[in-house]
Amino acid sequence: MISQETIEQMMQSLKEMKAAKEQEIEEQRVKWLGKKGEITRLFEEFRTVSPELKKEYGQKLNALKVAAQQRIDAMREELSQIIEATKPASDLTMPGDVMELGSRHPISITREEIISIFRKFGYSVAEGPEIEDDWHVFSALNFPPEHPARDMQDTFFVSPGGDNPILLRTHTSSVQVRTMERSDLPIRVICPGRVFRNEAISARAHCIFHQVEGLYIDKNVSFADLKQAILLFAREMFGPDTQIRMRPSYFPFTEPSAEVDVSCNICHGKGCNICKGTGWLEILGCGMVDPNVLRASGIDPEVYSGFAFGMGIERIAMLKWQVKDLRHYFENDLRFLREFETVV
Ligand code: 2NL
Repeated sequence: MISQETIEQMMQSLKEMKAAKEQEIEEQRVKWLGKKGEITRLFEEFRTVSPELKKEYGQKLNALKVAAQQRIDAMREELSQIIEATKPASDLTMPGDVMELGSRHPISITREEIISIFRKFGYSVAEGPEIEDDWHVFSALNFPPEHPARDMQDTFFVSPGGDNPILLRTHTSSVQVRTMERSDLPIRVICPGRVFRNEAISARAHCIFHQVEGLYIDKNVSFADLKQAILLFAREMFGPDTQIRMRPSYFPFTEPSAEVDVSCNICHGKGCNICKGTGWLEILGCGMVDPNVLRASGIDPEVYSGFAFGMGIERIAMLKWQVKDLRHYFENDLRFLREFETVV
């Protein structure tokens, strides 16, 4: 029968309740709070309690029910703490976590291939800052003061104004200028790196892209040396049957200057949509280093001469794999990146 005493006794035994296993806790829960549990039974009896006692018993019963639930929750918590504290540090019989390996980005693959070809020719690799000054990007490379590349529309300025504004390099030639300023002659160096131009992003242009430039300075370096170096590079890169052709061009830093095409290795000169029916693909620009450029870096153009060249890595990689849209390189879409997965 429901009474002050029974409720107090039950409260007391709830406090003393113990369980060593999850199953015992569940048994206790059923014993007290289950459909036929003791507290549930008291709630049924409560209906017969006289109205003047209902308030007092109601409160007591509710407190009992809450106490039982709390005690069961507390036992569960204690038990899980004991399990946590006593389990071994780690189960050494478990299989290891699978390490998902990434794959090399096509730009990296292409850059490393270009570098390894020029290493074989005896070039060393140089790197330099992406944030540069006007001198190393423009003035030392014979850009006239009013050249459009110096415009805000073409170049990202970090701190414009003054004699030597700070900007993001628009080509890696700045690294070659630093090499000329610092190094003993002869120089044979290639400079791979990221460059920045203030351009609208499209399938064929991006404001961030990658270049490899090369520079060779010694006594008696001639245009014939340039042509042979480029031919050997083209045959290593695009296959031993590759032909090259040179078209006259203009760069502020070279004179004479040329653009170089390689024979299309897709259609072998027959004409296809990659070479737009011409049989030729443009791969780089080059020329003999302008005497003004040598002089600006403290090299005597009466004694030394040199050639230089530059290519866009994105473009070379597009030709290599027929990538149709430059934006793929920057979007990190796994469906694109996995096309370049190699078995190690
Ligand atoms: C292109 C053309 C070129 C150079 C880069 C160079 C560097 C020095 C002196 C003279 Cl320090 N020239 N670099 C020369 C000719 C062409 O790049 O189309 N690049 C993507």
